[in-house]
Amino acid sequence: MKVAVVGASGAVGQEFLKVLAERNFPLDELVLFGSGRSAGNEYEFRGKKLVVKELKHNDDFKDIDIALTSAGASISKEFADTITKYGAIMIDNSSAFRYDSDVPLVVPEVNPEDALVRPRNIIANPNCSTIQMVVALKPINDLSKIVRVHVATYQAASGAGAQGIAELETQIQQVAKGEEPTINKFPYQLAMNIIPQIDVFLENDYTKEEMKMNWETKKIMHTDAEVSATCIRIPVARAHSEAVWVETENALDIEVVKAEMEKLEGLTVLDNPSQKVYPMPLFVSGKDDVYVGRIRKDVSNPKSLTFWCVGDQIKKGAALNAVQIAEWLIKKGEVK
Ligand code: 2RA
Repeated sequence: MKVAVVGASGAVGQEFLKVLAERNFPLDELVLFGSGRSAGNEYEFRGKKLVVKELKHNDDFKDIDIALTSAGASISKEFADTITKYGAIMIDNSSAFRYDSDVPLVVPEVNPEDALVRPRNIIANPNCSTIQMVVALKPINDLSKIVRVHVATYQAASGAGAQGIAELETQIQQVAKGEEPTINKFPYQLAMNIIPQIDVFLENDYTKEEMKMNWETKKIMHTDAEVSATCIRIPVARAHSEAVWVETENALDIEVVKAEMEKLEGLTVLDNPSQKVYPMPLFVSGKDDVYVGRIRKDVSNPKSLTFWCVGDQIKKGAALNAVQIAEWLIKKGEVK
C-alpha cells in the first residue's frame, strides 16, 4: 500500500502524519507532496526521514493507492486528474468537490457506503464544523427524523490553519505587554474577543462557513432538514465547540437519546451536570472522538432537544476523518 499526503507541511498535512502513525495505518510507503515553497522540508515518519516533493503534473502518482490531500481548493481542482489518473483514490479535505453530485461527501460514522460510488475516484472530506455535528446528530435522526437544526459554533483559532493559531498566540503576548495586536488572518483582534464571522458573507447574509453546515449536513445525512448556523471564532487554540438545537418529527425521551449516543462508536457522552461534567475544548484537543454533553429537552419546544458538542477539528474534523474513510475502504476491499 502506497499512500501520498498532499499539503504535507500544513496543519492538516502534519496531522495526517501523526494520525497515520498513531493508528498504525497499513501502508508500505508514504510519499509527501507540497508546494515549491515546502518542497525539501523533512519530516519523520515511523523513524524514517521523509522529504517533501514538489507537486507537479507528472507521473508521481502512478503507484499511489490513496492520496490524502489538504492543500486548498484551487490546488485540489488543478491536480485532481494528475492524482487520480492511474487509479489512486483521492480523499480531499478541501471544499473543491464537496457539492459535486459525482463526489461523495463522507463521515464514516454516518454514511460510509456513499464512499462506494465515486465515479471520479474522489471522496470529499466535509468541513470540520459539519463533521462533529453530524456524528452527534446521527443517533437522534435514527430515533426520529430531524426536521430542523439550529447551531451556534465556537470555533478555535487553529481552524484557520497554522497561521491562525500563531496569530492568536502572538496577540495574547502583545495584549499582555500592552502592545497593539497584529491582525492578519482574522478580521479583528481575536485575543480577549470573539468574532461572529468565519469566511465570507453570502447574499443571504449567512457566511459561507454557516451555509456549509446547511449544504453538507443535507448531503451527508441524505436529509432535507434545514440547518441554520451562526459560526463564531473564539480565542481557543484547538477543538471546535457547538451548541445545537434539534427539532425531530416525534418527541424523544432524553434518556433514550443519551443511550443511543453512547452506543455510537466515535461519540463519547460526557454529561453529568451535578458533577460539572461536560466536554470542553481544552480537554478534547488531541482526542479522536466527538464529545457531547448538556443533553436536555428544549424548554421552548416539546419536539426539540439541545446539546453541546466538542471535537478536535484538526483531528476528527479533518485528518482523522479522511484516514477513517481510507481504513473503511481497505476493510471493504476497495483498495487493490
Ligand atoms: C475554520 N471551519 O474553523 C474552518 C476551517 N475549515 O476556519
